[in-house]
Amino acid sequence: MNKLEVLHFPDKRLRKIAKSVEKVDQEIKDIIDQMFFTMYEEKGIGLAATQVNIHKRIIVIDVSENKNEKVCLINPKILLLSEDTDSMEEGCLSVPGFYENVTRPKDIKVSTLNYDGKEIMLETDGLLSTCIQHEIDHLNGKLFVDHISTLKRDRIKKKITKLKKEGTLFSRKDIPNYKSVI
Ligand code: GNR
Ligand code: NI
Repeated sequence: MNKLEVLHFPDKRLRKIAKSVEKVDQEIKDIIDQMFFTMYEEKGIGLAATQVNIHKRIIVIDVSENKNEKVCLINPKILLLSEDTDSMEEGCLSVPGFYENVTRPKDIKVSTLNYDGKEIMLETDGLLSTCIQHEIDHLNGKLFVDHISTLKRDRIKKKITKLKKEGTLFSRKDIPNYKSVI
């Protein structure tokens, strides 16, 4: 299986708007399989196609403890965002090593195509809700650092740029005993 390369903030390609998938054919399923492989290898709980430079509306998620509950969303549409909010410390494979609190709507209702190309509805809260919103943001060219202050975002941008130059920007899989969730 092929591991895909994850783009890092402030790469401009993370700002592209992903296009809808027209048909869930074998090519799309191959992309999804490679995205799950990449997500598990990198110890993420979610991955959007945008992050691997594929600008299609595809998301993979697994928020389970045993990493055995694959959730795949194709062309997800948010039908409902609750007034109630929830705050959670977020991280991102495209912003390695940085974590900040983000406040988002607590409950969501989403309609999406699944791996079989069938339309399904998801109603959820908690980590899965946060993760789905984080991933849909990616498809719209948005990152969790856009939800925090400009000052914090610019600091993170500077630090990542410096680490990249030095060649010392590490991904999670290189951190021993990295805990998978968050
Ligand atoms: O691995 C990830 N953890 C995480 C924690 C809190 C909220 C969202 C996430 S998603 C992130 C993986 C990632 O970058 N997905 O785009
Ligand atoms: Ni992310």
